[in-house]
Amino acid sequence: MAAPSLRLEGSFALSVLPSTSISPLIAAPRVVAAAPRPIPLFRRSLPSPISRRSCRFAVKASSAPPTAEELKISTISTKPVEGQKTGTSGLRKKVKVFQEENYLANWIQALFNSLPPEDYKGGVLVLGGDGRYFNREAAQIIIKIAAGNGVGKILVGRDGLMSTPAVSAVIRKRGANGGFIMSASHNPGGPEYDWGIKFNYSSGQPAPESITDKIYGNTLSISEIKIADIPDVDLSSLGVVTYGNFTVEVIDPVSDYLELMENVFDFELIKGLVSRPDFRFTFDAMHAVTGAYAKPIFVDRLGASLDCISNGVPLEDFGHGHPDPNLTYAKDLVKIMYSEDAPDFGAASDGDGDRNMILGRGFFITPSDSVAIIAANAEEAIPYFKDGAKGLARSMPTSGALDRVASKLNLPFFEVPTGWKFFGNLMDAGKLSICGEESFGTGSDHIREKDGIWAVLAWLSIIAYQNKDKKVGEKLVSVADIAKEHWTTYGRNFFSRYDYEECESEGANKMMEYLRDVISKTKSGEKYGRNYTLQFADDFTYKDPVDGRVASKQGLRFVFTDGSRIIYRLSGTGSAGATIRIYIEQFEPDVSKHGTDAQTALKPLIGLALSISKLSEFTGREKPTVIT
Ligand code: VG1
Ligand code: CO
Repeated sequence: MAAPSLRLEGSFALSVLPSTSISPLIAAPRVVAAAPRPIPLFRRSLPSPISRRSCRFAVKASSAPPTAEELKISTISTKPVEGQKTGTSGLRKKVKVFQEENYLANWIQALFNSLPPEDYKGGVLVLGGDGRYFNREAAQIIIKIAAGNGVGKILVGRDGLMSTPAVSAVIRKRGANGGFIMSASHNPGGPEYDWGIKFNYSSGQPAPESITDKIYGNTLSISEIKIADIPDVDLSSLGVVTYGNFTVEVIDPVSDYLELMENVFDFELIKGLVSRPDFRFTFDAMHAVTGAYAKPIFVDRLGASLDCISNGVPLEDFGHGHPDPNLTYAKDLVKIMYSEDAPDFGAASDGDGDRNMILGRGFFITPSDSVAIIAANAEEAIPYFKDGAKGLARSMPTSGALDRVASKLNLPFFEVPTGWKFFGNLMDAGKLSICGEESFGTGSDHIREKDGIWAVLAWLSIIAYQNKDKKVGEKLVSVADIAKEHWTTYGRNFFSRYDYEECESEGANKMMEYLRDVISKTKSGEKYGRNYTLQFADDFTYKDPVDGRVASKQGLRFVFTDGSRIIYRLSGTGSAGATIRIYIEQFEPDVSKHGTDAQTALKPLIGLALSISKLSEFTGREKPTVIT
């Protein structure tokens, strides 16, 4: 264990107050400069003019742990704040909102007020984040309120970093009671942009709506916050710090996750591919959390060269980028992959590392196809699935490509609402192995979150497996070959999503109401445009087959007799205005038409989607912000 240390940095200094209980920990304090006045060790925040940024101190290596009495807990009074309702994935708002007095503290306390005490008292919680602006401050607030509510231990990633899938992996591996993820995922970061918080439960899955609804209820009646009187914890290096019955352990955010990946995949197989002189790959971490994972996994463990990784340093504002791996926001990667000298394989991941985008040379794999292709090849190429998958599932708007794989492999199949939280129950019940969402989310029951790096490793495994007997110089089976082969076997589900971001909420809500009204008047057999006959239209309702819970109003669907679909939803992850998503899908069994560009193939259906909804009348928008 590291030598006991107490460190302050900045243009001031330190005078240690005598304290019998802590003195064994600070046998040899190193005084950096002279202090204007003494700083009591057990202060919650540091006195002005010393800013919190310029000052860090750590108490480590507790050889003689202090006694329980030393954890002083204060009760602060507070008032409810409106609007703390969790969306599709956690609570997301502008940073400035989270910085308002007690905004975050209220939500964290409301969460503890909502959990049964046995789920956290004396228990272990994991804490990680995507490195975005405000995470440093937030981590300290969460740690102190957790301590104030009787949590026994917090396992926190070094520098507060841990990807969403890694948090899920750590919760599961270490038998933690749950965990916090400080991230607004694919939303941009920085003082003017977004911050977010998610809570995951003991099997690593995002908290179910039954819990998040309770939290919201408690935010409306909260009156006090319990907070421990401890100093900010130094998160910059690994180690353990203990206050009474409360411990914070700073852990390596990568090692548990990497170990899991090594159990899921055949790393030697992937290494064989990555080290081929005739195979090149590139990974864009978008200056987000997978920057911390890419080097240890792809370079150090799999032997890729360091220049395979771009934007590999996590930054608080993602380098002014929008860490959403799609054709619009990951444009640097798209440009590389469509250039003349493009690598064979390209991938990117989002803010918190749970999304992925997969590209071949000049070829984009839609996420709906990606999960279908992974499912179709998993048994052969990925050791974790060597006995076959238990079942497959997708979110409702995701294309039906996966359905066809499930039916060919004779596997149980599930269609759930948008948001990863709905997959967890099926996995826990042993009904589901591989699942995905059209929104660049792919994953399996190795954890309870979607997993960006897992998807990249899954694709590398498939490519490696398909080329394992190819000698150097022979033409390799490419990403495009794998996709085309898949379409030949299963048919192609053309798919596109149109996003209209930051519309006026009023217009967007009116459009959805109008569509609900249209749906209530539809009849099966009605003609739409020249080619489409309505099978049914509805507002998707899901009944969880495990616990029987019902989730209603999960997306408006128009389903046609040839399997084509138009779906409308409002996003539940935005932080300003309303984002309208339109999902368009059409099945094409004819191989000779598989090469058509998706936008061309879907043109009539897209036109229909815009006219049915009167989108431009309601929102004034002529063009989508993002087309996938
Ligand atoms: C979006 C996606 C959804 C995904 C969610 C969280 O939600 O559509 O499929 O699960 O983001 O992803 P919405 O409600 O905006 O459509 V992440 O990577 O932002 O945690
Ligand atoms: Co994400």
